Amino acid sequence: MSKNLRDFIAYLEEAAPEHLAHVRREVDPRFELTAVLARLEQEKRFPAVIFHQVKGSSFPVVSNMHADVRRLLMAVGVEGGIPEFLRVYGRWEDNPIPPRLVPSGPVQEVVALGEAVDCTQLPIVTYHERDAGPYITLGLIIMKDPDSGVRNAGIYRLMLQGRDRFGIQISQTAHGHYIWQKNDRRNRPTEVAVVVGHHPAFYLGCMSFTPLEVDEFAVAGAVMGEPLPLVKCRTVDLEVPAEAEMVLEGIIPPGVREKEAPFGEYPGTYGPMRNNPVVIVQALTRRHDAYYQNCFVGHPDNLLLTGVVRSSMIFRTVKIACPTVTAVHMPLSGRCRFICYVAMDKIMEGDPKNAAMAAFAADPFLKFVIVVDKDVDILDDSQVLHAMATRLRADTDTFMVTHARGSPLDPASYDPVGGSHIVTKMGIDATRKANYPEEIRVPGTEAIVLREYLE
Ligand SMILES: Cc1cc2nc3c(=O)[nH]c(=O)nc-3n(C[C@H](O)[C@H](O)[C@H](O)COP(=O)(O)O)c2cc1C
Ligand SMILES: [Mn+2]
Repeated sequence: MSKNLRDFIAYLEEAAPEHLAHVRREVDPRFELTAVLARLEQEKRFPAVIFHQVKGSSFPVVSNMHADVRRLLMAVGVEGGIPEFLRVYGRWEDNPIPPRLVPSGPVQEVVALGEAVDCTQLPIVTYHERDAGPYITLGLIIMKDPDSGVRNAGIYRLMLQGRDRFGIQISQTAHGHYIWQKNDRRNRPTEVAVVVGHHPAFYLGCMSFTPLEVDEFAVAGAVMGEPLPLVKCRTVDLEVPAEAEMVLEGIIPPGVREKEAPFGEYPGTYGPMRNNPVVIVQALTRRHDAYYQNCFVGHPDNLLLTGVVRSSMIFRTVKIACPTVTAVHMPLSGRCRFICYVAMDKIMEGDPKNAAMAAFAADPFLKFVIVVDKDVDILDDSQVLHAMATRLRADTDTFMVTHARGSPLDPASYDPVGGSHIVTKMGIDATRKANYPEEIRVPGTEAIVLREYLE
């Protein structure tokens, strides 16, 4: 059988029970569920959590699945840590495995059509104090390009507005936006399928920074190590993973815009209200004992899922510009979006700045690229700060690009309330320069066996 969410949960239960927590007492989907997750985060604990009883719904909620890098590595079978993950992920992106169509699958064990669809029965969570309503946050939305027929997949938040209706926010930078716009301008509906609940390897593959022509499901297949089995949807001309927990089928009608958000977003601030399109749901298919899965947006569950994947593409681009780059890392302290650390084996002055420029070209959301020598452990923020403190001349070793395109959710953009994309970027060369004084070290440290000295 192919990989799915419930098998991964069973695997954690068996092999890594510290990665799984169960909440059996009833929780309110409005703030109480996320308060439990936020409290765990305050205590620096990041298990996946299954909430078995959520008020007003009969479905259990799986949350926080992607909040710990070690769990993500477990899910894709990588043992060496983040640098090894990036190397392997790059190979998966280069060798996609196309999905395969199967006649039936558990995701359609139960089918509700038309009037029988009631999304208010789902345990859709309200996350943060000023959110405009309950949101589906781990719905992977499938569409097809009306001209090429190529499939696209991306996660876009969905605000519950009624039994069969959601507001949707598709960033202008997402492929999904181009596809929806093509249809909207021709006054045609866009068919969508929303996939909820799957193995972490599936989401990690689908989040790949592919060109528009590449099917994310083929990258997911490579990450999962097997062709992704798909079934045909019941009411739209799309295919969805046979092993998912549930799927909403529907359309984005042309020309319709409604108020959507505020919503607590990944930078840790609210995204502003906008006039956005809506999704009308016409079918809900699911496993008979389906889990509902969500993502704790604005927290590591959300940040890591896209962060580790974005680094893969940055690493690739930066290595083309500067072959001596040894590693890149998007630290959680930079929301896995705004800051990138680059380590390099510098042979030539100037190269660190070129590496920083390449990173900016690769990922528009980046604001600070900090380049260090290869002996600096870029998984450790304090080592990078140490390099900046001791090796950086701010006047000559930095450069700025003002009024460049960044994230529309950047709280430090020139117009955060208006959702401006316009930000300033800074490249920082914190490598050692000529005549750098010799660094202190104690001879013989490595040879010391402490138990021969300590009582
Ligand atoms: C939990 C989570 C929530 C996200 N929410 C949104 C969203 O509401 N709108 C959006 O445009 N992108 C969102 N993203 C980012 C996109 O899913 C991501 O950029 C994706 O690669 C876009 O795919 P596309 O370019 O093929 O459309 C989210 C990502 C994650 C992991
Ligand atoms: Mn895409």
